[in-house]
Amino acid sequence: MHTLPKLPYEYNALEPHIDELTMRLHHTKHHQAYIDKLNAAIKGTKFEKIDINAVLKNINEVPENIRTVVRNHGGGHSNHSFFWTIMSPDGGGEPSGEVGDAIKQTFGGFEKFKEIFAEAAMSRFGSGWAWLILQNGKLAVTSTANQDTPISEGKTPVLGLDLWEHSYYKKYGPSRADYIKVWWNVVDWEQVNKLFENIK
Ligand code: MN3
Repeated sequence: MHTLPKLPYEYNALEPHIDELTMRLHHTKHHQAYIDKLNAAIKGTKFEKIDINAVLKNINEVPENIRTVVRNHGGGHSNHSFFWTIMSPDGGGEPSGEVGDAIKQTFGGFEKFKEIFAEAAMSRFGSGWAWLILQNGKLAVTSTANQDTPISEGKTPVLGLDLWEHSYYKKYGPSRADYIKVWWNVVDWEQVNKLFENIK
């Protein structure tokens, strides 16, 4: 059975960039709901005991009658569990370490990378996620619809941004662009670098 992971910081810790009420609802209501629906779908199956990312990696091996629920709600659980960990009240600034070098090399600089990432985030129609992923040792920017995860496409997330309106509407209204701009202030590059070093 899956349970809600604790946030690594307080609900108000990402203020003023991400407001307390948004964080509280996002974590206790939205993320919890994905977990509840995932648990209900896999109850009594072998998937109860398998790491959710391992399940999503081989999503086509999940029986058809529960595959869509696992893809949507398991994806929601995986994506949000990841999302909380790559933000921090001490975040922001420029990426350092190996991931900083790789971003410069791949995208031609941090500013250029932010532009490419924002473009991917803005052009994702409807709900979804923007990602920095690693595949075959190479960084790339991509996006997914709904709660689909790059893990199901054989890619490993290094950085991800929730583009669902529930993640920004209370503070930024319909302006996804404003939300993307301020989000850089809470990105935990130290954690992103750790992820990168572990998977590269
Ligand atoms: Mn969300």
